[in-house]
Amino acid sequence: MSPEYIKSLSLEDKELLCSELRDKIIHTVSTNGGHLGSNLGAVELTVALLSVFDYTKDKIVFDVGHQAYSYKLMTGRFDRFDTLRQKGGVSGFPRISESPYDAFDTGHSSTSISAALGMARARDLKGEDNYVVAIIGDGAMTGGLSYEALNDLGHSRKKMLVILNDNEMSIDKNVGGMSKYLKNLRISSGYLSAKRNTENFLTRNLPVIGKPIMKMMLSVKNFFRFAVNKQQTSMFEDLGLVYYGPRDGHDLKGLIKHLDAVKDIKGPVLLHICTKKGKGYKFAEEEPSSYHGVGPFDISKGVVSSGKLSYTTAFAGALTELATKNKKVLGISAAMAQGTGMDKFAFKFPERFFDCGIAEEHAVTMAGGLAVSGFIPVVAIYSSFLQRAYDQIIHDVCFMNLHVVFAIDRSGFVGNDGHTHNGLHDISYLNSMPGMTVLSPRDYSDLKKCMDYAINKCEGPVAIRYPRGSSVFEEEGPLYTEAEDLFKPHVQSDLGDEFAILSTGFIAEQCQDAVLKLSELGFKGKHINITAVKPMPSEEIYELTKNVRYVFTVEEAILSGGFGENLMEQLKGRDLKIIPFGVEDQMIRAGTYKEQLVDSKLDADSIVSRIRSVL
Ligand SMILES: Cc1ncc(C[n+]2csc(CCOP(=O)(O)OP(=O)(O)O)c2C)c(N)n1
Repeated sequence: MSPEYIKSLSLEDKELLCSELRDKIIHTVSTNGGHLGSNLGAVELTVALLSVFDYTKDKIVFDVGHQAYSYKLMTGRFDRFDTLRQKGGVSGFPRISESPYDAFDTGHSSTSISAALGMARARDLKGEDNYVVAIIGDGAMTGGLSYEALNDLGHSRKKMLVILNDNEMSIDKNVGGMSKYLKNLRISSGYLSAKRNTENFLTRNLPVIGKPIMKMMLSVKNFFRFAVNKQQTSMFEDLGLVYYGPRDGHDLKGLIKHLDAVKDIKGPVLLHICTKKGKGYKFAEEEPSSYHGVGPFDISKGVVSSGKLSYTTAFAGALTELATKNKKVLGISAAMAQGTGMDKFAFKFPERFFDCGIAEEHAVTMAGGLAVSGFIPVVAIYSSFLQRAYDQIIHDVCFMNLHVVFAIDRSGFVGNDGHTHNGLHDISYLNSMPGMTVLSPRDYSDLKKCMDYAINKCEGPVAIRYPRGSSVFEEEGPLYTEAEDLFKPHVQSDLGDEFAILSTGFIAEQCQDAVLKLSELGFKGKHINITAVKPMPSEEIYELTKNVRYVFTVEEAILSGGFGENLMEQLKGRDLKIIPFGVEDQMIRAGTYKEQLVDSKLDADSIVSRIRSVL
């Protein structure tokens, strides 16, 4: 749809467009899976934005990016939308490589205001005149980065619009003081309704002259604020932005009018709108947390949980069991209680659980504070989001050798969310941290054993990485036997001395398959699984492999600084040929988990052919 076409539509047609977009989103997500609730809540906002701004020139910057489906549908991707989140298809997030109209790549939270301010500064340096709009949710506003950006933006006085899309939800119910503050803004009528009445009066009674007067009043923030109400100011105004709102984010006509009114204000403006997550699909409106991100489902029945055991539920079960016995154990989540399984812990021990909001840095440093005070905090964060807290783990935990347990969910490939959500860097960055123990369990019982070690035996920082989804070993019976020591190599198959595959963690599944397939082809080797990535049992590994021709290390993580490279370093000078397999210096984009393994040549068949070609 061209910008001109969108602008030429009547209000009725635009309303019809909203329902067409909703239908398309619901049908596509019900087939492909995806982010439903946030997208349904942002339909009117997107139609209003594209009615007022020109997406071919202006920069529309989404936060997290999990609400950009309508935008994608209206900016040239309608025909391909049934490929959403599939390999080679339309990404579930804005991607500058996918469309010139996607302003910035997203996936992680709270980046939009910073990125948009960069664009506004660049625009002014280049002498251009496009608009820059950042759209941020109230959940993303719990992330520290958004405050750093607001602080800079208010001071910069750059012309830029921030739209705060407030649905009172993060993935779960939003938490923290900011969320309370926004609630107060929503209900404090004096200042806001006074503003609204003035505006209504001006635009209704003086349609021609009223609009510029309104703009002038909004741009002279202090004058307006004190003229209308001396007591109430919003924190955004104190930071240097013009605050405008809250407005109904599903009132298309009103939204277009408000956007039109604020777009020419000279400095930074924040437009606060209220929306409903899941708007237009009954099940999603009723249970917004469950419909934030979903797999394929039947539209008439809604999402039905598979009830299958997963690494996440295995972690939650182990944690709750261990915490029942050890009262020092506390649980911390960064706005992902349900996703990490921490909700089970929170349900059982509400006073021992803390949800910090989308604030991974704060969560880690706060865990340091709890640990230095004698508690054992378990911080459950997805691997890719924990990247945010790199410095906090080193500076606020490792340097003091504090006993903090990092439960790192979604390690390795995550499938259709794509490269921004893959957890491929954890081994590498944790390996370099002083005093950090790094464990990579291969199945549920191994994970449980790691949890017991981390909570009851370890005295310093310890990280346990485990993947999304379920273990195949569940059906086939765990590989782990009670007698095994976590810090010793675990021989899974010993069929000969031609080669040895050394796997770490859950990629053991592919390696076990590969060693059996190679044996059928006449290549007899071993498969040894290593849970302890750091400290690594390198001497024991050497003893087990010194007679084999080649050692292949396999990890579902980037090669650089990883398990294989570390082993090579530790066994440097020994007569052992080590060939590391892992993810090269590349981004593994969206696809199924299996496709991502194939793309990085880490599936069993690729491992077989790579080993065959070496042998
Ligand atoms: C750094 C980081 N931590 C956690 C997440 C997981 N996450 C994705 S969306 C989301 C909630 C966002 O809430 P909000 O900004 O209000 O948007 P809404 O979905 O309500 O529209 C969270 C916690 C993330 N994307 N990035």
